[in-house]
Amino acid sequence: MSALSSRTVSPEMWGGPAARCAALSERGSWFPDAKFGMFIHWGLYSELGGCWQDKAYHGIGEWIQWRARIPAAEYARVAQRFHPVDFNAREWVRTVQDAGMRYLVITAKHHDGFAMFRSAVSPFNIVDATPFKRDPLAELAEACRDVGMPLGFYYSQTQDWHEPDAVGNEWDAVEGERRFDRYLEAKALPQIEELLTNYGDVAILWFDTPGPIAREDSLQLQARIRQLQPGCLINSRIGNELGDYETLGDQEIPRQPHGGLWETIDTHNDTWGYVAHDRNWKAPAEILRRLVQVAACGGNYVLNVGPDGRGRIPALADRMLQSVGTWLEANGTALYGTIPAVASVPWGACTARDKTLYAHVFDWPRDGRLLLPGVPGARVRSVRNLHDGASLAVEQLPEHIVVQTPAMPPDAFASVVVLELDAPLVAQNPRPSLLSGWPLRMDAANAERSGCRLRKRSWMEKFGDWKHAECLEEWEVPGGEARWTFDVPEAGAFYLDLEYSSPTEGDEGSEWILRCGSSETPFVLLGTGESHGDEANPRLLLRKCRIGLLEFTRGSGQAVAIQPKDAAGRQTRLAAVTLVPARIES
Ligand code: JFZ
Repeated sequence: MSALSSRTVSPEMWGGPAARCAALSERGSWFPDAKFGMFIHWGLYSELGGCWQDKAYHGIGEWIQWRARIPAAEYARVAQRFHPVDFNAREWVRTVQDAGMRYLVITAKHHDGFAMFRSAVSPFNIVDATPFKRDPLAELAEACRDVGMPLGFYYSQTQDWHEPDAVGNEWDAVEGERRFDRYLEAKALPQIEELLTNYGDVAILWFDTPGPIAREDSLQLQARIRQLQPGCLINSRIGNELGDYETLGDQEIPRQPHGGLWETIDTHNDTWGYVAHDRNWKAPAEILRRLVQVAACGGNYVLNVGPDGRGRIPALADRMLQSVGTWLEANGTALYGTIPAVASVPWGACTARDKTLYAHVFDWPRDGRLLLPGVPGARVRSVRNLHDGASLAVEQLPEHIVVQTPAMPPDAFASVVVLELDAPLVAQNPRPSLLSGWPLRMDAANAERSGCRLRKRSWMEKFGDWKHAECLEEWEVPGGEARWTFDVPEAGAFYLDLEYSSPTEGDEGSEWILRCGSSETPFVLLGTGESHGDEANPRLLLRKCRIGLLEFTRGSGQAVAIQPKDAAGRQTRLAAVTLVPARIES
């Protein structure tokens, strides 16, 4: 129970290393095809909008009680003025549909302990404690049912800052010992029972921050859900690896296909709950790029919306979601119900269904040539733009495909190029292709490595704004090596850039060796200084460093490798190498 006792938040409390969950059969058969969902964080904190006693808090707004150390009794008084008269369940569900989203998950109870539904278990709920007196979850459940929209409930099972027996509130004085079992029996389990009894079919019970929850407690939650609604999916944050599907770390977008059933959850700005002063919105093109990247890796993308204290979805967010929906209306066939196709491509991402390959092109080629890695075992029959159906000329070479593209992209956000094959895509080439004219980024996780360790680092930028990077660390000297292998369909010159962080002090830095083909080149990595922030989860300051120019001839299975040459390199954290095209001949 000590996970939240200091002012730092441990990664365990926030979900820890993600559990790998096995794919399901009947339960949640809708889930893998849905691809896009809406998350709604809405509660008493929405009324505060990121401000407490005239101080603006930056970062995630739903944690304001914790950050401002607001006593539970004082926070509870916010309910007296929480009166979301503009809430309209049907409008919200319409917004979800218009955005092209296929399911909805809403906070039934967040860490503040306030139930956004009618509850006989605790009077700290929207019906009994506010002038509003309505049950928004009942209204939403009805609106969802009418249009066949799967609805999930978020329930904070471990943290409840209103309850002295639950985890999280370390600022209110508590008499006697904390007994988590008492909270579980008296509040969490019975409220979950209410959610599974009073609102029709619940598609997902979405748990969070399992923290110190014991295996038998997670098991008990799971058993109760199975008994009441066997068709309800449970996410991995129930804890103890008992979820039906995996929720990745917040805002984590994989770069490579990832097995099992999973979702990436993302904020639209830098908060889940409404913050009036947060203007850092993701524009539609960025939302679409993240959505398509997640789908192209085999997951669902769940984008959050934080309505305000009156129950209004911020107008700008609403407009941008409509743009996203307009794109999906025209291009959704390239997304819903698709599976991952070829590994990462520099201009966007690829999805596939049966014998069709969809290339989602976010960065339209300027030279009229769209390059795709090869599709082993299949012939390209025809290529067309999804936008206008215009057919495009194509050349299938042994290692790659060249599509001739018009000068202007047909779509302002992302243009989908459709390739019809004569056979379903089966064997995927596991190796990336170095496509001429495009940078190729290769991560630490994709390196063949020896004498070093792959470690995942997570840290917060603004409060609650988590970033993640996998790095190669703890280099052995001599013996440490990281190697990346790729295909080179067309000869070309490329810069090699390294992204790293290194606490070495002094001007000397550390010396390394770069191997490429038969060449061996020494180079230096300057120290970047220590990383900053909280000691347990230091904020990584990654630096990009250009090592030099390399020339590649055509051919598959080529490699670059690096090795530390002296002991000063041991502490280096290497995140990625990128090959950046350079033009030599005029
Ligand atoms: C949790 C909550 O604390 C937060 O308020 C919000 O509801 C979010 C969706 O979930 O925060 C987390 C949980 C897990 C990670 C990061 C933030 N994680 O695993 O990286």
